[in-house]
Amino acid sequence: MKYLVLSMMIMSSVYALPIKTGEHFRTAIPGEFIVKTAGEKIAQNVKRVLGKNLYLLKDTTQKSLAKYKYAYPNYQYFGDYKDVESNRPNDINFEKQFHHQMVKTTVAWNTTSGDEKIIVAVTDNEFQIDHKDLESSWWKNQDEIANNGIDDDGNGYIDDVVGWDFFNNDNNVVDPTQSTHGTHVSGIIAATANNKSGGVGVAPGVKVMPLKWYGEDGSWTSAIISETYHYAVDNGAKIITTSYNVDGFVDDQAYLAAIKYIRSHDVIIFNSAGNAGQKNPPRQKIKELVLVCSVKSGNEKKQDKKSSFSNYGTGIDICAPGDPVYAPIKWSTGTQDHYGELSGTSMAAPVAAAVAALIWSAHPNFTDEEVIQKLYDSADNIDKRNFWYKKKLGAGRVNAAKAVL
Ligand SMILES: [Ca+2]
Ligand SMILES: [Ca+2]
Ligand SMILES: [Ca+2]
Repeated sequence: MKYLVLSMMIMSSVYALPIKTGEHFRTAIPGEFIVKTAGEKIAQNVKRVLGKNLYLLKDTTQKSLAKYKYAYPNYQYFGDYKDVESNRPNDINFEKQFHHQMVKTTVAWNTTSGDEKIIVAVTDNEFQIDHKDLESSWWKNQDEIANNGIDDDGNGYIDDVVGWDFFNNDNNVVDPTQSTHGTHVSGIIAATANNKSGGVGVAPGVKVMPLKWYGEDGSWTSAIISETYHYAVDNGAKIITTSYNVDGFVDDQAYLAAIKYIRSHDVIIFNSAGNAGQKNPPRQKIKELVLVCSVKSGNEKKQDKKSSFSNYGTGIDICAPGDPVYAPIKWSTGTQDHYGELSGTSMAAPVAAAVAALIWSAHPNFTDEEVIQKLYDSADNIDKRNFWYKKKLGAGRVNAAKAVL
């Protein structure tokens, strides 16, 4: 398992849901204005009388307002507290997913919880396709007919309806022999909301393209990596997230060419920063990658502190909660809804990738560069909690609520 991330720890502690107040987001209600008159009565377009000479108007245009003493837009405000109440999905273990409160997903979901047209490719070791919280989250190749032995869409892959196994060169991405990793990463991105099961993805509306590339023998090749990335781009992924150690690839020309292929097709690639607790590891030289550092998420007093295992340095781009994250895990027998906590930059990378997917869902006309810039600009500064790591944690910790505005 040389290249698999180093540490993934199953955690068991349960913490109370932290509800924070004080930060608000607003949106102007179309056509509604609060107007004050000099005493004249208004008959038309009154939605409600608010007081003496004070009216709430509906179906009104800005132009018609000049005659009043004043006229102001009617904003709808969303605060954290109200939002956690109103947007809390019914998934039974939502409170175990500390990262939702940290990155304010429930507020972001007022704008979007993800567009199914935004496809996020996950390159990993196994995918529990029939996991209850993921079975409707996968990207499906609509142009391919299942199990007819024919490459219907002519993309070079026979019966590739739900991803591909590039190690074994077949269409089965399920692998009972591997430790759970790809299922968890996929669930962090897009686990189903409001199905009364487990938790919820950061962007439950988007689709995950499951690409298995890590071999049962613990090896993989430049060819497999190159092929996997080309498949993702050529079959419609907008975002790719890789939670593997790529330090050994910095002089691998096939890998570097594949990364350049990704970026030249306006596709964004995220990669975990790595779990060696190391400053400026080799992968930070690869400028095309959005490298994601992990911050603590479980204990409220320690939230946003760099995870001790996380690499850091001047090449880090962004941080996300990854220590721990509760999400779906592979199941072997019996029930289809296994979940658990794992910790690692492997978990932080998909949180950041999913926030980028939310940005793209909210702003479908953005270029890849604009999505990346928005991700950085909307991040929260976490320097105060990381005195020794100033300027070594990228743009800060992702904030989904600000990112989608
Ligand atoms: Ca095909
Ligand atoms: Ca077929
Ligand atoms: Ca769920």
